[in-house]
Amino acid sequence: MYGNDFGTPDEPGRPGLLDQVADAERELRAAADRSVESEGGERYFEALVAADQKIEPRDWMPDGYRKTLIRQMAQHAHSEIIGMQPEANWITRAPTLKRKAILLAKVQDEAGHGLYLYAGAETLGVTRDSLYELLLAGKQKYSSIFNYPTLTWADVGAIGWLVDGAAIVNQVPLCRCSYGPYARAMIRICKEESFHQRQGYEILYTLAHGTPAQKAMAQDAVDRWWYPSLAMFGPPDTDSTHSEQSMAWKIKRFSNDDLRQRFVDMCVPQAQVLGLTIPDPELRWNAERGYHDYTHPDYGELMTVIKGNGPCNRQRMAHRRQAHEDGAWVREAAAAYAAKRREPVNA
Ligand code: FAQ
Repeated sequence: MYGNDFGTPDEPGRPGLLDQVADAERELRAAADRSVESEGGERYFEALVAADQKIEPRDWMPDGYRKTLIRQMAQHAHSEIIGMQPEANWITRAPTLKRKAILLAKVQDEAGHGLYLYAGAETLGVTRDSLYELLLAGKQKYSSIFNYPTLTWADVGAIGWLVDGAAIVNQVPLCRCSYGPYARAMIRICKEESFHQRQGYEILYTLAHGTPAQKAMAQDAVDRWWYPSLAMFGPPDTDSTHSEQSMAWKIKRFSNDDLRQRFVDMCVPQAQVLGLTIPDPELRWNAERGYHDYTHPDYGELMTVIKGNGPCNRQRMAHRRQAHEDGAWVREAAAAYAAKRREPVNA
């Protein structure tokens, strides 16, 4: 997934994340021709899931499956939309025109991801408006990570490297999710997230190889974003209420802790190439386990942030509400235009 302009953080001999996305895309196309035969209903649903084929909107599905997908896809979509705010904070202050153009494109991509996901959720029988209302009423969540402030330009790099990095580690397996529309949206999103991670990594690499003050700024950003990024994967498996059922339905393919471990193992060699230190004195390779040992994030803090009491929760929601109100005329104009186009044309 990385170019060759500096280092190559993907482990040699192991497929990179984008290779895994390409594999998932091939499987998705193959799964389009269903081989499982049945009349529909519960047994058909179970057979499709067991055969790693895709459930489509027209198929029978258990209520719980539908509800879980709506919850997760809505939370995911809201995260993409709220997630535009921390980085947008730096668009007017990007250090060069090129950096500004790249950041603008990245933030626009996040809006696009939100749209794919809202559209995917709509195939489950809910409207985008109703999901939006639930977000604005504080009844649906968005990712904890976006409640932390972006204090310096290096934070834009740290978000790209760590937050987008955590996002793709979590989302590459979702390309194999059992629900077709979600899996298809994730393939496109992961390809774009890979570029996002790359641009953040490149910002940090440039700073880390710049002046001592620039390197210190990069290190400070990594110090502040490391643990919140680990917390993005959710509570530990022992406290995760949904994992077991979601994994049985093949919505989630790996547990929160498995993905968190995968992320840590991915970041260690990348930090070495950057020349930056991961702020965890307990971080070390455990040859017996074949993984790095590491310090878990403060899950008490995660719960505080999830409940709305993180550093920026109120600011993020106030900004989102304002943007929603300010955008009302655009939605009205688009609806009026669509209605006009539906009117029969009089010859
Ligand atoms: N923040 O039982 P589990 C991005 C909630 S996109 C807030 O383990 P589950 C791109 C969870 O909802 C980032 N809430 O739950 C980008 C549940 O509450 P509920 C978003 C959290 O669903 C980059 C409760 O805790 N990605 O970054 C969090 O099985 C840069 C119990 O937890 C996705 O949404 C959290 N961190 O697993 C954009 C990926 N963790 O609903 C802009 C899809 C847990 O019962 C800039 N989602 N909760 O009230 C998932 O993979 C899963 O939903 C998990 C949570 C793994 C997040």
